Formats: sequence, structure tokens, C-alpha cells
Amino acid sequence: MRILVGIPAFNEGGNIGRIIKELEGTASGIIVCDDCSTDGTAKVASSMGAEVVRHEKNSGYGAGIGSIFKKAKGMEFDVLVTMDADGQHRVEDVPALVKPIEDGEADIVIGSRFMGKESDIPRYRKAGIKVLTSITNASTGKAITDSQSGLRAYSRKAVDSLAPADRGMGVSTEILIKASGAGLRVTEVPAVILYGPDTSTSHPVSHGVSVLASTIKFTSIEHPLKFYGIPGILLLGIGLFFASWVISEYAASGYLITNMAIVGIGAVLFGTVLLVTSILLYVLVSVVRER
Ligand SMILES: Nc1nc2c(ncn2[C@@H]2O[C@H](COP(=O)(O)OP(=O)(O)O)[C@@H](O)[C@H]2O)c(=O)[nH]1
Ligand SMILES: [Mg+2]
Repeated sequence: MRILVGIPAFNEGGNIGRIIKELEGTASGIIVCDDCSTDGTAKVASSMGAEVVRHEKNSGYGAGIGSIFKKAKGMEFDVLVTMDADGQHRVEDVPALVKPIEDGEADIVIGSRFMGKESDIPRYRKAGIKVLTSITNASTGKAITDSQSGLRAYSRKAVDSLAPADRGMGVSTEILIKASGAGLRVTEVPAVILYGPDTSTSHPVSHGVSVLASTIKFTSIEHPLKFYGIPGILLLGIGLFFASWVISEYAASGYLITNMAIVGIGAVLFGTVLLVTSILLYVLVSVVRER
């Protein structure tokens, strides 16, 4: 098994050297995506033999994962493992992470911090990750425990069939939504994720909001008919109900209930907009996919 390790890194000059050293004997190759660091991250990584992909300007974690996938596509490997550069992920968890792919049982393996192994997660982060994971599961129809873990293994097939586009932390969810659409098999293994003083670059609230926004975006692209069409039909039904009620009241008593009429017309209009959106988006996505 050739294990290629991809590490997105932003100002991790103090950590990256140790991680590359620890990967000796486990990784057959290492890609470090240096996202315009100012602290010599790239220098340390390339001096230690890692393949360095450099961004001209800071583009975000997701852009880093995207560049790692792009680079990996042209390289030889059996499994691509992604792990963070800040020391939160342990090299000793890698063998168990790649095993389901080695055994031909999965295309994507997530190292989950919620499967029994002790991770000392701050309570607000735990709550946030659980909410984001539930929303991801609602979108994919799967029962994953940790949709936000960056410690993952991807089969060659998964890397070849995915092109992550989200530039921020939403990329973890994006990949799971796209994987579900592409019929890739996703599984999880327990992993320990270490929390220390310098293990986060973004504020947890803005982090959560940005992941939520991209989850909505990618769900709507993946399932436009369900996402816009079902609410559209419901609103259209509600609107027609109110409209027919207003009309029959008017016929019976000659009195026009303006409030109800406004609600009815509003719901019909909004429902129609959603329905048209769902169909247009569905056609658009189908055309783009065929290309
Ligand atoms: N490419 C890239 N990587 C980043 C950026 N910000 C953070 N990272 C890396 O992504 C990983 C996870 O980031 P971190 O802020 O620790 O996320 P958290 O642990 O989920 O809060 C670390 O390896 C960081 O070095 C960025 O702007 N661009
Ligand atoms: Mg971190």
C-alpha cells in the first residue's frame, strides 16, 4: 500500500517538521499545501523532502484540500490520507484509518473523535460539530458521527472522482455530499484528536456559519428537486388553498378577505419561484455533469 499524505498548512513552521519526521516509514509520499505562510512552512517542508504546493495568496483550508487532490491525481499512490499540520492528528492513527480501503471495504474513511477513543473536545466545539454532522447526515442520508474531521483516507477512486471546490472549512461536508452523490462508500474509524492552545485558526462561530452556508449550497446543488421543489409544491398548495377559500367566501358573502388574499397570492408566487428554481437548477446541474 502506497500511502500518500496531504497536509494543508498555514503558518505551521513550528509543527510541520515534526509531523513529516513522524510520517517516515508510514508515508510513501507527502504533499504539503503551503497557503502563503509567512513563517517558512514551505522551506521546512521541502527541505525535509515533502512535495510543496504553494498558493500565491492565502485561500483557505478548502483551497488547500483542493490543491492536494489536484496534485495527488498526477501522482502514484493507493490511499491519500489528509491530516492537519497543527499536530491535532496522530500519525499512529493512520494504519487503522487506511485499513478499510486496503481491505476494499470503503472509498473514504473518516477518523472520528466520537467513537469511543478519548478526545478532550471543548464542549461548545463538540455541540457545533454534532449539529453540523446532523445536517450533513440529513443531506446524505448516512449516519456519520464526525463530518468535520480533517483526518481522512481516500481511495484512488475517490480522489479521481472528486474535485473539492469549497475554499473554506465547508470542504469536509462538501466532499461527503458529493461522495454520496457519486456512490462512494464512506466509513469511520475511531481516532484521537488532540486539543491544545494553538489548534484553531478561525473563530468557532464564523467557522460554524461558513460550514452551514456551504452545506446548504452543496445540498441544494446535489438535490435541487428535493431542496427547492418540495417547499415550492407545499407553498403552492397552501397558496391555492387560501386563494380558493377567499374566492368561495367572496362568492358566498360578497366580502373580500384581503389578509387571506394577500397570504394566498404571496404563497402562490413564492411557491412558483421555488418550483421554477428547482427545475432550472436541476437542468443546469445535469447539463454541467454531462459535460
Ligand atoms: N491551506 C490552508 N490551510 C489552513 C488555513 N487555515 C488553517 N489551515 C490548516 O488547516 C488545518 C486545520 O486548521 P485549524 O485552524 O486548526 O482548524 P480546526 O482545528 O478545525 O479549528 C491546519 O493544518 C492548518 O494549518 C488556510 O487558510 N489555508
Ligand atoms: Mg486545528
